[in-house]
Amino acid sequence: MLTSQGGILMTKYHAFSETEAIEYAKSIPGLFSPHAQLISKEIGDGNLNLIFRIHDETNPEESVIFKQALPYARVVGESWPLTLDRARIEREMLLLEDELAPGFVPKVFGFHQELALTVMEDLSDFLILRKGLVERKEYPNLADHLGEFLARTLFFTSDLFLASGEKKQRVVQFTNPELCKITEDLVFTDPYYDAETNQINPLIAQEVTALWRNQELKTEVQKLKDTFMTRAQGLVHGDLHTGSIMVTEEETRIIDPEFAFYGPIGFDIGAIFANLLLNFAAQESHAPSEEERKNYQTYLLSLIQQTWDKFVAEFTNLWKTHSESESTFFEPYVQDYMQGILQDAIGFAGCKVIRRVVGLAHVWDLDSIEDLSKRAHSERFALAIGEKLIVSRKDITDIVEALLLVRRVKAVEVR
Ligand code: SR1
Ligand code: MG
Repeated sequence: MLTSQGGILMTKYHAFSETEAIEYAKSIPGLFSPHAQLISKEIGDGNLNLIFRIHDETNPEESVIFKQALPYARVVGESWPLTLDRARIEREMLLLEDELAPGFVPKVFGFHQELALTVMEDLSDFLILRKGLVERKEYPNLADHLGEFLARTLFFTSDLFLASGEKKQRVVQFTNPELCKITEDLVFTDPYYDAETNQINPLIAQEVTALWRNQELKTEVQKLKDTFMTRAQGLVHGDLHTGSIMVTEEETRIIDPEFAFYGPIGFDIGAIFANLLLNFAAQESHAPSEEERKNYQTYLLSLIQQTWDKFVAEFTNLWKTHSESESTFFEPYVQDYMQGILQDAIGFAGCKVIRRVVGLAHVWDLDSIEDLSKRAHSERFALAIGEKLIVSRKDITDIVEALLLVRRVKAVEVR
């Protein structure tokens, strides 16, 4: 908890202005030098919160981030009230992730419960992965980092590692009903009917109507929604898209775990797959030449494969190391467990691809394609990938088969 020397203005909840963020920074002993010339800028471009970057003009290296939850969803406005408890969940999750997978999350310097405000490390030297992918940049360590982060955070919070009572306490600590409801609606429900909040490129109206009529697809999506709502398998980040990953050439940080809750382990993995596939589809329009497109799309699929392979190697190694007897770690069960995670991940990936084309919150990969008919081309391709992954997931036993499926959709859809 932060100890500030501010008065009532600094303790009662209200959304900060840039100037108030400076006043507050000055009131925290030791955060900046007493001679610092502080500059504050609100840089949030996400859907929910305020993000202030505060730096010392006389020493630009000295900087911090203030993240403050708003009592409503920023993307919609005050008509969509939202719990401030998400700031607590995010802070507690960041601290836990830093313990379980050190070095992969921003450092938390302090927290003010009443203000729903977290003071954390400034990652200005990092780039949001989504932006890097749109520019077709490559990151040599990314897949290994993601695989390791996923394996450590998900294994150490699961029943495979925690004592039964401890796990259930964690479930209580990370019960996050309002943010889960957003996912239940925006990922698993609204894209499958003519919901008011959907945002649909008019040029793909025909494909979207076909999706709304597709009973087989909708049945599988509802099964995945049920898994999302009922399977408390591991403590998931809950919104692990490529806007929640920051990168340099060498390093990786995972940010924004405010959607954290106990859910199916495949949910986070599927989110990463989905966002790489959304970029895959967007490259149909972004890449300046056939060769660049081919190379980068191959790179994206290799990222999916390497992330999965690293996840499996780490997760099963942790499981083996920490298992007490052969009654919990033995080959056929391990295989079955890992295949279950893979099939869930593939299904969730499909849902997360479709929601970014049809639902309320889109992704920059597709929305940055200005020409609506080119965007429609990539969106149709994304929808076809999403549908295929969802309905075929139970037939997939290996990540390579999933990637072949994507290749096959490309061969049919993109001519
Ligand atoms: C109203 S919030 C919309 C989306 O933004 C978040 O990042 C989540 O993905 C959520 O579904
Ligand atoms: Mg977020």
